[in-house]
Amino acid sequence: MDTYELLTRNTDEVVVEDEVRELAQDPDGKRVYVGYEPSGVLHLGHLLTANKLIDLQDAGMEVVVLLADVHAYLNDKGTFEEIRETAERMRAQFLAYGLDEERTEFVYGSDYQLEEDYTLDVHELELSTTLNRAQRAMAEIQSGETAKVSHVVYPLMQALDIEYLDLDLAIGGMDQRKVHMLMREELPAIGYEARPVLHTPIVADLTTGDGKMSSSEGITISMEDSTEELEEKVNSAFCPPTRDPEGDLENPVLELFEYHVFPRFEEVVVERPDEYGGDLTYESYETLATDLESGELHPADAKGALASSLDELIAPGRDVLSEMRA
Ligand code: NAL
Repeated sequence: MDTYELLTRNTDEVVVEDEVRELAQDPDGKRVYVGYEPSGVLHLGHLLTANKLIDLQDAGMEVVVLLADVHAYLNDKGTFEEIRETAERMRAQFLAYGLDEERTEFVYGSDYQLEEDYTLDVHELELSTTLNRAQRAMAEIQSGETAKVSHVVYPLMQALDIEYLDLDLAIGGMDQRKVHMLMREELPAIGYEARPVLHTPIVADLTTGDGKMSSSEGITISMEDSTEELEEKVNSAFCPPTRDPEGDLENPVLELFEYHVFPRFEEVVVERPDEYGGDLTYESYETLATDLESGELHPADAKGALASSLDELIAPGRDVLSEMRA
């Protein structure tokens, strides 16, 4: 696979292509970041960006994971102490999931976001950014209905972090795109350089194929799920025999194969009794999706293989979590 393709596979948006192509010429030692508000347990949304980070490490890049404790605080996610504890647990889960410990740097926002230089730069961004712009950037991130002053400081800090962490590339889910667009415009306004960004897709809700999968609404899969819970959730998933259900719906079972399973496994074996044709082995998402559409692969069999692949992916993180609680 060529380097540009490895960097950009399974993304919904590349901002902008020329800059990422240039990065693909010489990715060795370049720094990419992703940031997360610490939250108790990793779910598939986090893991989707983590898969992208693993691709980038494979291309030779250094990964920086920002445990965005100050951001979580500004977004009303708990007391500062609670958030710090959660961040520590989150770090352990990322490593268990397969990020390369040697080439992953974990940074707390509070390590540098409370310094004088940083604070003065935040104030400069407050002066150059309209209130309206900052509020719009937060539409998909803000917790609660009422916008607080903290919610408009938040995206300015996220933009500034890209400068302070000395990054060559930023990664985030599609829900982060308006913050990144603000970064592209506002960093140059205060004399810093904008950076390229990759946006990963938001996987549809498992049972309906609609909207986004998140821990707050609908059913998601988390690192805490037991093998049995995972099987139950996957079995109840929406899985029409097509990759493009009508309207805005998605096929979440196929999405999970595409974004979570095939990037991490060389092949997927669907076990079937001999009287139903015997086992099927897939080496690519394409062939599996084609067989589901043609009827060669039954949704129930696809779900069985999906549940066991996901189980294998989250098992190390599940073990780390239970050790930390013991
Ligand atoms: C991600 C978040 C917060 C701050 C960041 C700073 C730099 C890079 C990434 C960052 C969290 C993200 C969320 N906004 O919604 O989880």
